[in-house]
Amino acid sequence: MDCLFCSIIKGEIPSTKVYEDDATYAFRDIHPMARAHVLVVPKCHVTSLADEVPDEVYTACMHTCKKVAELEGISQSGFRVVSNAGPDACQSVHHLHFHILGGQKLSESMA
Ligand code: DGP
Repeated sequence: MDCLFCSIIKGEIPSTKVYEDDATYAFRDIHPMARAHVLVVPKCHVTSLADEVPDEVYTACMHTCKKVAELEGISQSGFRVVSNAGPDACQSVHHLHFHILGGQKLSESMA
């Protein structure tokens, strides 16, 4: 299966790592939409939140989102977690991912 984020996780495509553990990988978004913009992905392939997401995968991702916010120094200033699922959300990479956005005042609109 050809999946961009699976290739990034395997190191076949370079990325700027922010954090990694057994279940998740976090790296800088190639097109940052905020001063801090990190993607958190599970190492196993899951398409989106609309897919069957095992509880332990979901929990691991949420822990890593929190960890990334701490590492980026945006825990207290505030951050947003966004996961696009499906065409109406304009999901462009079909491997579950969470955008961690912060480091500046974000817009009040949806994302
Ligand atoms: P989404 O639209 O929610 O599917 O977001 C996919 C994000 O992935 C988008 O913000 C850009 C990012 N992205 C796409 N290709 C690459 C890549 O090769 N490297 C990195 N670091 N990010 C990528």
